[in-house]
Amino acid sequence: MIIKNVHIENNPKLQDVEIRDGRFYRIADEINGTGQVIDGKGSLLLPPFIDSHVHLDSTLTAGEPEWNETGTLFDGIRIWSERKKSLTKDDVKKRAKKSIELMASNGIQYIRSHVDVTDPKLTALEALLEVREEVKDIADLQLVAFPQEGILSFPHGKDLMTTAVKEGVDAVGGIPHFEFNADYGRRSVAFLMELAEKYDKLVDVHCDEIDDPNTRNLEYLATEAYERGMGARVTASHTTAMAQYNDAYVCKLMRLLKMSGINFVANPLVNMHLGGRFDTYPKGRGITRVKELLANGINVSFGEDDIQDPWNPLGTGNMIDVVKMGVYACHLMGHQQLVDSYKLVTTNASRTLNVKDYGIKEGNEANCVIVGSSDFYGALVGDATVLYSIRHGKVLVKRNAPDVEKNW
Ligand code: 17E
Ligand code: FE2
Repeated sequence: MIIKNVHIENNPKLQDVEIRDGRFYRIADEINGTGQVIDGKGSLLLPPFIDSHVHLDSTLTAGEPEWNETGTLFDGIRIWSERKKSLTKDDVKKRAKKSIELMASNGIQYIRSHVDVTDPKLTALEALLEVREEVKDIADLQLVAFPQEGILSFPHGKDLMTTAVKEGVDAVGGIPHFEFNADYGRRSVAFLMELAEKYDKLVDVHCDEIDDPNTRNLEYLATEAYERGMGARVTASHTTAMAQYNDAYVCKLMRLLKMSGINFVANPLVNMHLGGRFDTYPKGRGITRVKELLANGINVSFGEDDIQDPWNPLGTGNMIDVVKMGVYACHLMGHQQLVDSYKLVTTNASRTLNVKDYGIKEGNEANCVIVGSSDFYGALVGDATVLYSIRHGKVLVKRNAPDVEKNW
């Protein structure tokens, strides 16, 4: 296959890309040959989109058994805990696959999903382990054992986490800010890090997703990651309390965060609305310090978190929507910041997920998307869509640019 006339990752120069045997074979100013030719017509060629944080067990359950009218994280957890009682394997598989198909149609080829393991039957886990295999042709799915109702604060929480790890999740999760007390929070972090190290798993913790400036689990997670030398394999998700910490504390914390080498995932769509719900005015905005983390050379990616569930009644499975909210909310509106913002849902996310062989380079797996604009700034301004998603050298998605008839 030859892809002609594309701007690779905002490169002003038009180039051609040749794919052979499912890998990028050659990138050059002009390549001609036989076989399938896709004319990019001056569009943008990017590595595939990555959703580095989503919950596919709760996806598409918005309104079941009730809508989240307060918009708090805690009402979301309460409503999900009710819905969880009626889960069946078939129900989870159907909804998860529907969302994955939606995501794939928008150029997402890599997904990290949390799966709630605070369920004595582990129904969602069994379902998503099967889904991970069944969707391989359209997306790489990583699963995180996520203890929604706590590890030490839920009956047999430690055993459920250990079972999930033995059954084959990719990463170990946690929720220290939701444990009954600060001591349990710290001990849950120590437990999950120990478990991950023992079984050689990645780590992705829902860490300090609360508007409480006194929450301090992030420093424990970073210390554990640093001392165990696991930083590159560890992710702190949400960390919205960082928006409430005082600057003197953040200055001291930032040194440790850099030393630890951990990754961060912010979820702008969801945390912009879950955050600040207990404030009158001034109202906290519920999003972590993305700009400062990036300025300190720390890896940050964006996730969508939810597609139509108790935490987000909206959510469309499209990472461009996530970037749009994120650049506004995080004050990343400088021109070059906008041009580069695709990295938050591509390259940076690939680092978070520890994806190998990712990116448009000769020799790598031929996974990429063609977006209908010459650069990513244009894609944001013009509401550009994914025209092609190419995976393992084959066309997975093809979409024609919208054809609007204008009668003036
Ligand atoms: N669970 C949680 O603790 N936090 C979230 N943002 C979601 C689920 C979506
Ligand atoms: Fe989450």
